[in-house]
Formats: sequence, structure tokens, C-alpha cells
Amino acid sequence: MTHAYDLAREAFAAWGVETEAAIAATLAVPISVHCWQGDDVGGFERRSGTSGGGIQATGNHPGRARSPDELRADLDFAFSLIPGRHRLNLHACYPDTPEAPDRDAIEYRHFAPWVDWARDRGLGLDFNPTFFAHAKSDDNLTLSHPDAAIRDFWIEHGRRCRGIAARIGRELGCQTVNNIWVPDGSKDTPVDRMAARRRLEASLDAIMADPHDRACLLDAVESKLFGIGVESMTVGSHEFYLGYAVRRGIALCLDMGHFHPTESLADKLSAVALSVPDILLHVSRPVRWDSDHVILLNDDLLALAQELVFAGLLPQTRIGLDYFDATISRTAAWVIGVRNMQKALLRAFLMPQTRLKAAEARLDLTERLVLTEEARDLPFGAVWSEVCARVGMPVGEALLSQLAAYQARVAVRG
Ligand code: RNT
Ligand code: ZN
Repeated sequence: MTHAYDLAREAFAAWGVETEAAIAATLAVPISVHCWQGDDVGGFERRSGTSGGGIQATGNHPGRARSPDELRADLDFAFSLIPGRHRLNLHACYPDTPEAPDRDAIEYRHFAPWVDWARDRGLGLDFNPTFFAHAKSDDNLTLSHPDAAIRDFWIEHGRRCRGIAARIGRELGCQTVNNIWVPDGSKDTPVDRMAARRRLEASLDAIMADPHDRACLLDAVESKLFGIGVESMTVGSHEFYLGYAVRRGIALCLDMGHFHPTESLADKLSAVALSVPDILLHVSRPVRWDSDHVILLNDDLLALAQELVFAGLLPQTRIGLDYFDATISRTAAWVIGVRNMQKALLRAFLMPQTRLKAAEARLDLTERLVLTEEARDLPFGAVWSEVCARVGMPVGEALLSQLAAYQARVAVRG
């Protein structure tokens, strides 16, 4: 134990906070690490796909993973710098197979190498159907497409993904989240929103019709506000999916980048938690038109983590990350983002929650404000350094040099 941590422990104890309990609680939270940061949402389908769907990774930094083996090596490196046990969030466009199955023909076996890899490392897996980057999604319409043949193609994809996710969960003995996000929307003002939303609902119902064991599969649906090419209307809006998740009793996925900039996800959590059984988070950072910048340890993230902890929402929440930056080291982007999520949770656990809530209950809003503002000066950094030191992981300059050394190795990929 370092001297700095000793002092920090005493400083927090004076506020009635036990650092050891906060450390243990933080390390108990699994983060689902998104595979798609490793290759700019490219995938490994061995088919000539078109990118699209209004999501876009920009940048050309060297080192993009070009195969499942490279992606797994990069993930192994990233996980070696992330304390705790976590999960990998896989997209259906990342099969590991010599064949080139189309989206309506994928099977569990195409993803089996990922499951073996995860099992070896004690990682959980989550899954996502891929409703973009495909000729049949070029109109930015999939499950709500007016053409029934195109809807049926995507319904089959969705059904198969649920089956694959359930099998993954069964194989690993650990519930797999299958999150549905579709790009469907309209560039210009539509005249029949209702028809589009009815079609999306009917398609989702068809996908959800197959029964699966909830212990293996947790269904989630993700809303969005707008995207490139779908500026005027998103079929799967927040209200649409909030209602759908409530009606179905499934998880609602809230992406931090999918709301108006002044809306706060931290504020939404307790509101939706009263109506949906489970919440999936896509922790992200919107900047201008983009909803997917690398997450920072900023006020939004701190507020989100504090709400999860203070409102007791962690048991019904799955935390996944969702961003992609191709202008920096992709492995560094993972490590920075996951560690920031963990730091935010640690800070939340280290806050004098009991005293804050008591002050608020007494309507002593002055004391609440004094507490929140004085707490900012507490030595959170010394506790995080201790977390890393105990598992032999670097911080600061040492972290920088390990990230740089790995990036130098993968840069030769071009
Ligand atoms: C898109 C959604 C979705 C994707 C991933 C790749 O706006 O956020 O979650 O980012 O499925
Ligand atoms: Zn998302």
C-alpha cells in the first residue's frame, strides 16, 4: 500500500466513506467493450459491403485490426491494462469463418471462435445484429422498409442474431445482451411516419417471436435522434422504443449520443427504470453531428456514474461503451474509455452519498452544495492508482509508454 493511498483512505474515512468498499464495488462492475472501436466498424464479412447507416468512423491512424486474430490480440492487450473482469460486445458483421455468409444466413458456428476465446479468458460476450453496411440497407431503411422482401431479409437476420446470442449465453453460462439498433429514418420530412413505425413494430414483433431463455438472452432496443442521411425523422425514436421496451418487458438501450445536447442521460435513468426491467447503456460522447467520440472523464460521465450508484441502478443496468475514433491509437481509445468509465464509478462510490442524501432530505440545500463542491478536492486519483498498483497495471507516464509501445507494433499493419 502506498503512502498516498494511506492518506487518501484517511481523508475519505473522515467523510464517512470506506475506500476498500468503493474499490471492491467498482471492480465488481463489468464493462462491455465494443469490438468495433478496433477496426473502425469495418467487420470481417469478406463481402464487399458499403459502409453507411449514418454512423461513420473518421481518421486513418495506422494499426486497424484486419482480421479476427488481430482484433483479439488488440483486445488482449487492452484488457491487460484494464482492472477487473469484463465483456466483449460483438457485432454480427464480425464473423470468424472462411465462408462469407450473408446476414440472413449467419449461424452460431460463424462466431464460435469468439466464444472459445472469451471462455478461455473468463470474459462475457454481448451481441448486436448489424442492420447497416449492406446493400439491403442502402436506403437507410431495414425493418421499416416499405418492401416486404427487404423487411423479411432483416427480420431473418434479427431472428438469427437472437438465436446466436442465446447460444453464446448458454455456452458461457452468462446472459448475453442482444441489442437492436436500426438506421431507419428519413432525410427529408416524411408524410407517413405512422406507417413506418407500424412496420418497425411489426418487424420487431416477428424477430421477438422465438422464445429464448432469459437467463441466456437479454433483448435490448436502442433509439436515436438523427444520423447522417436521416436528419428529419428516425423511425426508432426514443418514445418509440421506450414504449416498445415497456410493452415487451425488455431492456431499453440508452446511448449518451442519441439525445438533444441539453438532455441528460443521468436524469433519464431513474425515470425509465420505473417502467423497464433492464437498462443497457451505450456510453458515448456526442460532438456536433457525431454521437461517438471517445468518452472522457467529464461532467456527463461523472453524473451518469453517480446516478447509477446513488439510485441503486447497477443491478438492472448493463454498461456498454459505444464510440469509434480512427484518428488515434485504437487500443489506446479502448483503454482510455474503459478506465474512464471505471474511474467515474469509483468516484461515485467514493462520494459521501449518505450525507448528501440526508442533507437533501432535510432540504439543507446549502450543505448539499458545500458537500458536492468540497468533495471535488478529495484524493480520488490516489485510490485509482492503488487499484491499478494492486493488479500490476500502470498509470500516467507508464501507461502512456505501454500504449505507445503497442501502437508502434501494430502501426506496421498500415
Ligand atoms: C448507432 C448506434 C449503434 C452503433 C453500433 C455500432 O448510432 O449507436 O449502437 O454505434 O451498433
Ligand atoms: Zn449506440
